Amino acid sequence: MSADRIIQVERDILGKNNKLADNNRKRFRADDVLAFNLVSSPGAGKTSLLVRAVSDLKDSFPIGVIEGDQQTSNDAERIRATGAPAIQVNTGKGCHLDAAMVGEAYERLPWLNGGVLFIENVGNLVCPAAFDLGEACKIVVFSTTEGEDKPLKYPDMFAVSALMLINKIDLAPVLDFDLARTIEYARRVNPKIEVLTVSARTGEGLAAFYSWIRKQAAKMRTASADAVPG
Ligand SMILES: Nc1nc2c(ncn2[C@@H]2O[C@H](COP(=O)(O)OP(=O)(O)O)[C@@H](O)[C@H]2O)c(=O)[nH]1
Ligand SMILES: [Mg+2]
Ligand SMILES: [Zn+2]
Repeated sequence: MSADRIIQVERDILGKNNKLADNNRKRFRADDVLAFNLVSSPGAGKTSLLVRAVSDLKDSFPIGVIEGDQQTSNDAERIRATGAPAIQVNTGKGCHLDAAMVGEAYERLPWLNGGVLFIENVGNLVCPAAFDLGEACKIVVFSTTEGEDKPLKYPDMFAVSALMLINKIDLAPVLDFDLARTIEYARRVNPKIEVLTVSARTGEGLAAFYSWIRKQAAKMRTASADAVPG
């Protein structure tokens, strides 16, 4: 295939995805559901953070989880063990979730009216950046074991995320992890990115993450109240 043809095919795929993502976004809004798309490299701790968050928040509002992995339903089982509903999507050869997959999985969840949908994307710091799933925003989970320079090496993901959760902060002392440098690199790519340090192991920083979620919910509700005519 010529380079022009490849670019055209990519445009068609992303154009179709964007339409389906808009449909998802309308459905989430109609159900008053706040959706987050969690992205990271494999093993950064997305599922561990979600297990904690779902356990801590599920008595406050409805929560559902869509889990993306190439194979296995391990992560959906980890979420279900908390008592919250989770749908596993296996992408097979695919390396990211797309809006069609999320739309279908959302249909299979119970009604989350007034609640939160967490979408755990396939562990991959590259192409999930390009695929809108209809989420309110992307949250990039970056862990202290990955090396401070990853925001510079994989800038797209940090550029499109609203929040960077720096996980495994409990390991920072053993790793000589340079927090200030990591934040500086992330803000070089995305000056507006918000940053929270957390540990899914010890629970450090999770209260601040939950406040952030509540703040997003309040923002979404103010925005939709403004959008209602009259
Ligand atoms: N020390 C430490 N280990 C963690 C933390 N969060 C996750 N892990 C470990 O990191 C590994 C990958 O976690 P997982 O949640 O499966 O990552 P995912 O691939 O992003 O979903 C597991 O062995 C977790 O126990 C953390 O905050 N601190
Ligand atoms: Mg996982
Ligand atoms: Zn991909």
